[in-house]
Amino acid sequence: MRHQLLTMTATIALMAGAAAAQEVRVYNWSDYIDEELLAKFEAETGLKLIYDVFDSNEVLETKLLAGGSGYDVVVPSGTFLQRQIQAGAFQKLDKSKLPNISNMWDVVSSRTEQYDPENAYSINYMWGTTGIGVNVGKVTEILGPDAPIDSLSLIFDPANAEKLAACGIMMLDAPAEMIPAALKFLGEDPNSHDPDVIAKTEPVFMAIRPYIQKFHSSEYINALANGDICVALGWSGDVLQARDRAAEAENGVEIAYNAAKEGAQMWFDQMAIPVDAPNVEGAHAFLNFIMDAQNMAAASNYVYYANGNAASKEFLVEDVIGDPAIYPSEEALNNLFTTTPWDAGVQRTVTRLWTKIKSGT
Ligand code: N2P
Repeated sequence: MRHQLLTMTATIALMAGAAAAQEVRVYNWSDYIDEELLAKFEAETGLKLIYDVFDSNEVLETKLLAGGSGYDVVVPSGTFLQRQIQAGAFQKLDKSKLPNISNMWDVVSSRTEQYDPENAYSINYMWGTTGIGVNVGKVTEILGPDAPIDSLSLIFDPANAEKLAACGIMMLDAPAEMIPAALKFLGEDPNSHDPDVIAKTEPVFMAIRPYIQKFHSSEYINALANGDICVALGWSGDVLQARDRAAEAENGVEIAYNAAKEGAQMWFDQMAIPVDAPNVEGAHAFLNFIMDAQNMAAASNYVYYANGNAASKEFLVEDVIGDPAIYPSEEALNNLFTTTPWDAGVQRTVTRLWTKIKSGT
């Protein structure tokens, strides 16, 4: 009897193991893939894909550092990845299971090494900039034809923000990107880790706080497309998706994206495998699938973000590879900055500051 019970337990455990092995759980940013690729992955591999989305590095980080997230693949931005690697959140990639890694683009890989030396833990999924999305018609109607639609002053100058408040301003709920933008507006180092310098952004945000409708990192896509807001400090591809949604709706809304002329943040979103991933084999299968040149091109063609895959370039549509807002020129690249992760102490200061800014008190 005892023996039988043990056997049964072992059988159930085996079955559970087998069931888990059939599933791959991926946690990616919202509005960040062509969903046809998800079905294609399942058809090609026979694995069941569970695909969840988030819109905040901080939310992802909380799950990862708590452990037991249950995910096999996650997609933090480079700065967050770097400190998560240091915290032991990821496992090294088994590159023998990633033949498509030869498709990757050295120009991007050499930059992501800043966060992940030798790219031992991650592959680049996409990269982009943080900048200004505008409803051109409404903004020029309010501020005139010379409206500074490519300048941080459009939002951070309270005189402009006050006038634009009626048509609606949204800002990312992403302190690691909004604070560097405010520092840039002040002419400070956007990558400052000095709490006294970072504190200088508080009055900048407080002066425009009454004019910000919402801090949110994904609602602004539809809000821009529908004409519910006229300005967003957001992510390049998201604003371009809003532009397309408006065009498809034929609602007369014209959306444009500009990286701020003062300088804009460039970031890299990296796919990595949590140290406690239930299906490591499946995670590698997903990464390899994503690094296929045509799959990666299909994703970029759909979401308007550049990727780190050199072989995908020949499959990119002209609207993507030929758009300097997505693949910036050499000169434009020189005007982009990157940041490095804040240590735990600075991060606490920032979190407190950001809570205060959002609450407006
Ligand atoms: C996709 C946003 C991804 C860019 N909606 C943020 N790193």
